[in-house]
Amino acid sequence: MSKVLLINPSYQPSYGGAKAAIVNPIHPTLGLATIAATAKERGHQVKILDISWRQYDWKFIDNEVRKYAPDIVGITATTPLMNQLRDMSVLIKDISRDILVVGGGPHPSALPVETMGESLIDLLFVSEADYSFADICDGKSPANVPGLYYRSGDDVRFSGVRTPIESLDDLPMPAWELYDMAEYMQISRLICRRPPVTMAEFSRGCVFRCNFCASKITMALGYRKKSPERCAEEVRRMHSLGFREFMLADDIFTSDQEWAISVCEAIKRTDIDMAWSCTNGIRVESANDRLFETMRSAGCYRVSFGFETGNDRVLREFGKGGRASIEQGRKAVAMARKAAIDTNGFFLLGLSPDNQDSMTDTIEFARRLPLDMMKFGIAIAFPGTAMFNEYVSKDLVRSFNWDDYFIYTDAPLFAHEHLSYDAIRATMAYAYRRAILANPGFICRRFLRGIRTGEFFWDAYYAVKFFFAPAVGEKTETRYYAPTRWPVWDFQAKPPKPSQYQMVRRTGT
Ligand code: B12
Ligand code: SF4
Repeated sequence: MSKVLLINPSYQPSYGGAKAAIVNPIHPTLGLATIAATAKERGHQVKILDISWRQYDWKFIDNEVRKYAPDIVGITATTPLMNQLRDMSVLIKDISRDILVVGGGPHPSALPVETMGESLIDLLFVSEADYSFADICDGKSPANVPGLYYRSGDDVRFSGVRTPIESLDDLPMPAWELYDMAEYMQISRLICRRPPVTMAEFSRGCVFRCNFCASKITMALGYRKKSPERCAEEVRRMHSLGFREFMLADDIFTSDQEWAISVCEAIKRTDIDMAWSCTNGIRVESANDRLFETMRSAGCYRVSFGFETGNDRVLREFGKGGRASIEQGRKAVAMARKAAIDTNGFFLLGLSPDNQDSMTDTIEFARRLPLDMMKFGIAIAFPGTAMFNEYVSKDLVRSFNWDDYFIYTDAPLFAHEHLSYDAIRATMAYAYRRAILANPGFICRRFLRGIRTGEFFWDAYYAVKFFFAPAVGEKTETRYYAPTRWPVWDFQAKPPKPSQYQMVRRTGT
């Protein structure tokens, strides 16, 4: 039996400072809960250390690792968390060279060789790791577990592509019980209604190819779904553990409408009062009156739409695909409102085909849509996206400091082909003013909604915070353990190459 410690790094550098602080996502991380579940099922002892809502404090981690004395430490990382992964890899190897330190998640999956080169981790998992992580806990040799990058002397080897898990129903229930519920009451009330909230998934993957999106790097191109009965069982499980709300991590939950309706019907049959939302934007062409009504009756109270832009040319050029259009976006919002579902809109500024006029279109589109909430971000070329590969190949990337990779960043990360970075930042600040603060329609709607739902005081509280926070920047400073001892990868001499996980079509149900 292995003793395993899984660490979710701190989100405070990203969410602690700017306006983003008002939507601080304090909830259990699903990626760790899913790999913990399979490891537990095989008899391993697993603990999760979630420091997402705390400041990064290496002394605290040092203390926790020494106290628990694990055989294996696993660290998850999106790109802005990568430097913490590097720092912890040095720290943990200082505690004991015998602890196996492993990484996984979107950033290591996108840049596996570079991640090995920038850290002291022993091995990393690309893409899904539900079974492969358990295999390593069992003591299997890395060479015999597909989907791994591992060290062999001074070399880094790849164990071969791992095909996506076909039957998601075979996975054990995510190990949500490893999280301490009391820690999750402090989540922003702008993004949830009934804490404690957890993240859940009913399906994996997406069949579209937006160039700023990295979802394929972990979840593959293609679409796999759990059965409606299994989804309902997960709702029962979350409720029995004390969660009163969940957020769906699915990329395109509503795109197979008949299946999504069956899932909602199965949830209704549980007779459990659980609130939920489609947090990870759904596609506008998947809107449908019957679907939205069924979702509402099954407890869904909010859907987020990934509009991204208010300009049809830009929508086409960045590769949204399908039947998404600006007009369809308007219809989708109207349908959700008709079903009494709150609407949230995601918009990106500085998309690769954007120019000043199209960004203005985006702001005006957002301003006119009858949304209950909206979020603007700078389109960052995150590792694992086609946009990143394109910017690397055109030598447009200006920084590989992962600490700055965040949609509210104030660091000039790229040279945009049509826009200056200052123009994008200025437009971002203007977007919040124009579409939210100086938008009587939005303010009235939000006010009436606040009265109707009893959330008015929360709105007022966050509005004050929002007014006094800058639109971008002001990150909280991270004090690392040993940044001078982090291994360094020379990105200029060895620019990253597209990962095979991004290029290959691996599933297609
Ligand atoms: C929920 C979510 C969040 C949540 C939770 C993040 C988290 N760490 O899980 C919050 C709201 C915090 C978030 C924030 C951001 N996110 Co986000 N998020 C997602 C989303 C929608 C679902 C993630 C999820 O739960 N999936 C389901 C689980 C089961 O999958 P998983 O997490 O990938 O885990 C599996 C494998 O990756 C692997 N694995 C993961 N961790 C580990 C660790 C170890 C040790 C091992 C062995 C394996 C392993 O095994 C798991 C099981 O197979 C994904 C989109 C997607 N489809 O994945 C984007 C996604 C991960 N986010 C993304 C981005 C860009 C961000 C932000 C940077 C955006 C921003 N605001 O600037 C921030 C980062 C903030 C931060 N400080 O981390 C990108 C990642 C790009 C990148 N290169 O990092 C994604 C892929 C979105 C996209 N479509 O491009 N996000
Ligand atoms: S943004 Fe959404 S629709 Fe586009 S590729 Fe990513 S998950 Fe799919």
